Amino acid sequence: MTADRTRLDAHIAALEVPEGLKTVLTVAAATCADISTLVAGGALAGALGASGQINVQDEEQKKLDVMTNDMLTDALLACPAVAGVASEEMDEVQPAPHSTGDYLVLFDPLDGSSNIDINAMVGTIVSVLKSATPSPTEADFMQPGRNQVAALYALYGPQTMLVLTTGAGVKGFTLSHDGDWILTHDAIAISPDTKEFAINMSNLRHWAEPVQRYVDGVLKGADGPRGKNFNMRWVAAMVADVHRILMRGGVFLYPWDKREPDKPGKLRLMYEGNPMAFLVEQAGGKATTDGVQSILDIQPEHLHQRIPVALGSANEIDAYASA
Ligand code: FBP
Ligand code: AFP
Repeated sequence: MTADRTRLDAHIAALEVPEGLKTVLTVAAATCADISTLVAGGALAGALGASGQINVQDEEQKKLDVMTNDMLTDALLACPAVAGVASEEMDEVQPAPHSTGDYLVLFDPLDGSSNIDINAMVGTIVSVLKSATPSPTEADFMQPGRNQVAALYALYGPQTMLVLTTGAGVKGFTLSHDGDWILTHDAIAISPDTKEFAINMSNLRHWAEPVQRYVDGVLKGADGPRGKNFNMRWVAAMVADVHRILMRGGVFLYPWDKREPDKPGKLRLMYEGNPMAFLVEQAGGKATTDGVQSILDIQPEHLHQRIPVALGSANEIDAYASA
């Protein structure tokens, strides 16, 4: 590795943030590197297939969901700076035993579970909040996303990448063969305009009217109200869809739909919405529930709360809002 390349540890060391947060980020990044090795091993690592367990979301857990959840939980609870963790895969928050830590870490250990067994992209999403107490309960985690002090995701794709914000822009690091995270994407910015959208079109008949109107306008292309042709992309892993938007613009939509009218949406506020919204806003995009309400301003009511999501290129999110 050449000396002029910036490594993640040097980047973290230079950040103007408390030492405890630096430790949390270092542990999270090291665990994501370990998860990358496990994911890459696939069947050879005994990591494919179902675990036989059901999680708190009433979803069947894959083996990798369970393994990666254990890896992050164990690593973070052993970190002295961590007061407690919460995960999409665990019913309740886990306070760190005998902690003196200042930070709460929330994560989706393996986003895009349906991609695991087909060797397609998956990711890990991490959100970091300050803790008011070294012995946190669930109530201490109920902070709006605006309070996040860091958010990151790791994308396990053709390259493994880690994309990080601590509230001063967004940087991307690529995992080298030596196991180092190397800065490869400085100052990531989302273009305000786009001709790409990501939505699960199979749900069209279930959406509310304004969402149907927006998508109908987009599908009409250059001859329709939007006056331009669009392309559609859907990876079935939010990390990968959001990563594409951070790299080349676009919008990602997961709206409320009437299959489950009592649930505001499919995606989880604490493990998906908030960290992705922090990254997207820091990259100059918009991250909303409906095109207007910022996800980061939602006061959480419970740990596994779900929300509708509309995020990405700012002007396109405005078009979504006014459809
Ligand atoms: P590239 O060779 O340019 O990557 O094209 C890939 C591809 O030919 C197919 O693998 C894929 O199914 C299709 O393009 C996707 O095209 P679309 O833009 O219509 O989604
Ligand atoms: P899991 O990791 O729990 O499988 O969920 C992934 C996800 O919540 C999100 O990352 C995707 O964007 C979305 O599900 C895909 O959902 P569809 O089943 O509608 O494609």
